[in-house]
Amino acid sequence: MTEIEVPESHPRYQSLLTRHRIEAGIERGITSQQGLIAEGRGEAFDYLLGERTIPSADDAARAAAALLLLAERPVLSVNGNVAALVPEATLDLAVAVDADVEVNLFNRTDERMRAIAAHLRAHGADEADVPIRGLEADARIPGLDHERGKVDAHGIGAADVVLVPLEDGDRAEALAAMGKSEVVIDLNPLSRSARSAAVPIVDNVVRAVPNVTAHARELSGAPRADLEAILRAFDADDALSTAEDAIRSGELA
Ligand code: PTJ
Repeated sequence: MTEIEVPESHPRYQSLLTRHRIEAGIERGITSQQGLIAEGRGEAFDYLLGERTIPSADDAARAAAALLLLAERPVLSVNGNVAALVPEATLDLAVAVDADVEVNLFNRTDERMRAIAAHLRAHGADEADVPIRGLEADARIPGLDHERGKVDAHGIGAADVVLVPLEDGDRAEALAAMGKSEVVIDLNPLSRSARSAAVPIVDNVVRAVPNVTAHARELSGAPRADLEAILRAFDADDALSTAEDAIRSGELA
């Protein structure tokens, strides 16, 4: 038995573990109630994908690693679902690509901002030397209302590449309009967030974040020209339509 009272051999183990983490996130004041709805929607897409990383999502994860390694100021955005599901994996990725982490919420409250920052610290942010931003909120994303548009001037405000897992479509589009290159992780290939990304990864965040880290570790030290070639070879529209086909015609095991 591990984090939940279900053996790892249980066929629904990963899905039950993910649900449990979201529930625990709500109890700790990290995840919003809407996070439950987002989780349910994500689970449905993941079920149809066969709860696996399809080859086009793996290619996208590699392109994302290349983009993050090429970035001057990469930032990983963390919301209530991401903090509950992948706190350590997010910090590992931040170390692998030398990025800051910014807490950035759709339903922003000071309590939840502080709880998430503390949760990331409890998972080793300080020891890993990863700055946790978001609490200063001294810059704005143009075109969004007051609370939803708040970002840190030295974090997302100054970033050239932003990783936004499970982002709401409005904000993903507004960040793209600011000229940020976005990596979006979203199980819905039709979502506006996935469609506004330079690199959309149609995969569960619990698989995608560690996978981008693995690619980044393998690519670290590669010449810039090689990273640029990986990015040039990646086609976002193709990745989205391949994922949509996999979901529509899914052959479930
Ligand atoms: O913590 P906050 O306040 O920032 O709120 C976060 C949520 C996720 C609640 C908020 O951004 C929201 O309401 O998002 P949406 O509009 O429901 O979109 C969430 C998207 O993420 C949907 O397309 C889901 O299919 C997808 N999704 C859900 N769980 C996962 C996922 N994608 C990847 N991995 C998941 N585990």
